[in-house]
Amino acid sequence: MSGDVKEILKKVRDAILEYNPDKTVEAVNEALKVGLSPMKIMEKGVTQALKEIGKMFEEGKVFLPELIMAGEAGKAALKILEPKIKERKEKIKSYGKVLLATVEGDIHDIGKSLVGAVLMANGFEVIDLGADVPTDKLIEKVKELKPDVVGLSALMTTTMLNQEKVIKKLEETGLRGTVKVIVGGAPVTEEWAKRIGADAYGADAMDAVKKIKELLNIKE
Ligand code: B1M
Repeated sequence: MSGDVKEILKKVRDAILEYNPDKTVEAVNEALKVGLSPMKIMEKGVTQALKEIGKMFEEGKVFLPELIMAGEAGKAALKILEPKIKERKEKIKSYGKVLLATVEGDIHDIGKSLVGAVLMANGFEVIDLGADVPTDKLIEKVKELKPDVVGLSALMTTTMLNQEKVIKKLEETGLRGTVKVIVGGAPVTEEWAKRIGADAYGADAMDAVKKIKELLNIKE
């Protein structure tokens, strides 16, 4: 990666680490102007900075206000990058319908939204139910919208349990066989996905697309 590309991506990271949404928007637009891909700006700029802040929060070096402000700066970046990620690969036909949600009790939605944007850019129809989605509402939407895949995001060890709750509810309502379930989010692992009976685990947005294509036997 050339020096000035590194410099521009550092500008994006620094703006988030300064919890400054306006400066973040400026840096993201500058990175887009020099031709950096929206995914690269997201991964090497935004996600990296948010991971750093997460670590500092864990180590007690920053606290909730910083987490909130970092989230706001991250969302400001995503607001610009998400449509660009979606428009990157316009596909007429849709490979399938994916229902996305962050589970009940969890309001983290940056990662889920990024997964949704990349899925759209890869030719999927995505219905994003947002964050903190009650399990019963999710089941209702599966009945109503008949998706091929249900994607569940959870960012906390406490809320991961609601991924298991959704799968159990799909079984109880006889819907389990009608959908494939993929789970993801920072604390989620392959082992967790297997343990709760999910069909797949997505480590990041690109992995989520790859796994969903495998689940739906899409050879492309
Ligand atoms: Co909070 N938060 N947060 N937080 N926050 C974390 C998750 C935490 C890890 C920070 C820490 O302590 N290190 C920690 C959870 C600890 C744990 O349980 N393991 C934590 C905590 C504790 C909290 C609060 C409880 C703080 C408090 O109030 N005391 C609170 C919880 C509120 C709630 O949910 N009820 C809280 C609140 C928040 C904000 C709302 C302020 C804000 C979120 C803003 C928003 O989302 N709109 C926030 C933020 C920003 C973070 C960190 C710093 C960054 C998360 C993020 O957006 N990363 C986070 C630290 C961390 O994760 N290391 C932290 C960028 C994003 C692109 O990555 O979401 O991992 P990620 O998504 C990736 C992959 O996970 C994967 O692909 C994505 C793209 O590559 N993926 C999927 C995600 N979903 C997927 C779904 C799939 C497939 C792949 O299939 C469907």
